[in-house]
Amino acid sequence: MTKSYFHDHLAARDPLIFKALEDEKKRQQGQIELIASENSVSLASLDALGSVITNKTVEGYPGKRFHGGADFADIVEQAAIDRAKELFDCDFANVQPHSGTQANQAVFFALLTPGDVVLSLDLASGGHLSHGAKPNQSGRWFTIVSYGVDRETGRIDYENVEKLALEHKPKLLIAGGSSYPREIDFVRMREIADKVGATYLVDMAHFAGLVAAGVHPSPIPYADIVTCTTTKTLRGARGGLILTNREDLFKKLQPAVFPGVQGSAHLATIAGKAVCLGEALTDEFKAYGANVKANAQLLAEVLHKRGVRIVSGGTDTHVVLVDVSSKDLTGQQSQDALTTINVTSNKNPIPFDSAKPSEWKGLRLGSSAGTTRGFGTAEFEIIGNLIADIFEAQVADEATRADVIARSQATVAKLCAAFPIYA
Ligand code: DSN
Repeated sequence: MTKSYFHDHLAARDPLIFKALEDEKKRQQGQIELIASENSVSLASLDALGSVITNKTVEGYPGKRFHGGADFADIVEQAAIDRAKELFDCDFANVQPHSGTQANQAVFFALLTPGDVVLSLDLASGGHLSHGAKPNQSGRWFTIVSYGVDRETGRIDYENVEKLALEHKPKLLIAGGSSYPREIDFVRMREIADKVGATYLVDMAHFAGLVAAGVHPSPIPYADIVTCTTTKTLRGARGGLILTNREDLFKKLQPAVFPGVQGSAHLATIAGKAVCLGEALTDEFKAYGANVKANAQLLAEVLHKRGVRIVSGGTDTHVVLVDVSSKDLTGQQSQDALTTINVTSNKNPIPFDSAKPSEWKGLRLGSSAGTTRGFGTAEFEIIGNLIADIFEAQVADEATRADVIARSQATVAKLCAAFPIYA
């Protein structure tokens, strides 16, 4: 092996990839991130993610591996397990799922056989692809019955969930998703699951960090199984977790993850997960969670005052789901308009929306990344007004629009410079 293999950094060895990664860092530094599923990991997490443990192959679980040389891998994975259990106050944790979707896939694999009935929140009401969307394996192989939200309130219609459960007798009842901005009544869902003998899964991918910070109710005491990602409000390495208090289910979930739906563990990612779970156990993280929630509520309030309709009238989480048709825009148009001023967001369906992404009326915003950067309510008030300004500028004359864009870009640049990341 040439000496350079172990000595050259990326810049020297692969300039194309180095430049793309540097440009991505600059993009993140110079824009306001409002995609609700994104965040900025700590430098310590980045160290773990880029460490030599990526070289290590392990199958199985700590203490019971198929490959030798796993002593340090065991320390890393056991720390992630212990921290997840402590953070969420639960008895069992699997930290190997490569993503939230694979965590859910493992739950399906452990509990269901193809054709079984699953009752879950529909995508437009805030559900998730892996809960039974047609193009996902869950939607192809299982019989999916969807519940939605009340047309007036935008909140889950629990009467309807119960009616559907009694009618279809699901084997698995799922709560949680990707864009439902409100707290879920975990107790009510438990009662519904019990009435029909369903296993009750809560996917807390989006709000896990808020649960960890103690600013959102925990589903752990009520659900049979809880899945989440470590990426979003938990602001850590990109991956999934499975948590439960039920030993009988855990015994099925362990082989469902490996060798059921995954191969060897991604140890660098697991090290990254361990780091973020450790960070989430601190008082600093509790303050972070409270700020995420306060910032999202402030953002929703500002937009509402500026005449933008907020789905469900507000938020209990980091997610603010906006009906941009209230400003005569589609989700795509509003996302593109924000991109011009270096604010990043994503178009999203809203309840009862069209199935065609090009016609979606929604824009999903989130406060978790901005809050990590240090933005408080004063900054989110500015951001809310920037968003409303740019929406209104879309229907203004060209000169006015150009003026709003130039002023907004300058404000975004100033905010980013005042709250630097990875400086
Ligand atoms: N579920 C997708 C989202 O919420 O954006 C990815 O995690």
